[in-house]
Amino acid sequence: MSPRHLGLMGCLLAVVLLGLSLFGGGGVMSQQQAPSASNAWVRLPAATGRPGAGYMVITGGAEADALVGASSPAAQRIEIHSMVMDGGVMRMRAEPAIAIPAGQSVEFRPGGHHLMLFGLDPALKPGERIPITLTFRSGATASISAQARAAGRAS
Ligand SMILES: [Cu+2]
Repeated sequence: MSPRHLGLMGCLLAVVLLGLSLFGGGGVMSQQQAPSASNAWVRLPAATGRPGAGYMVITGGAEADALVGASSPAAQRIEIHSMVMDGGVMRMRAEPAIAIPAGQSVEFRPGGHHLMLFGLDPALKPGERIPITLTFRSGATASISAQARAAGRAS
């Protein structure tokens, strides 16, 4: 091979190595990039006009992110709530965001973080599915199908 060819080969090798370093990091690319949600369910209100409560497990993606919004065609408005102790009493509080650390699961459950679904479709029955779209600070979204469960259910 002439020196000129060797130089060309070197250039190609450099390009390939640069590509590997940009897209590599090995397993990082095969990891899920955006947060995802599972085990979603909504506790229907005991009385029409009251809000429903939404629960699920959100698993963080490759980067730290935060849940910043939720919406559903079956609800007029969804807020993100947490429970806080206030003078010895547990109260709900609306949160602008809930942190979702990379690769970790954050559980939304009765007594903890939850979604509050206002203006819920009064025709919803236990067992039916409620589509909910979660929005994250990164701009990522996750579409989930939450199972409607009867009022009073704790899980
Ligand atoms: Cu609430």
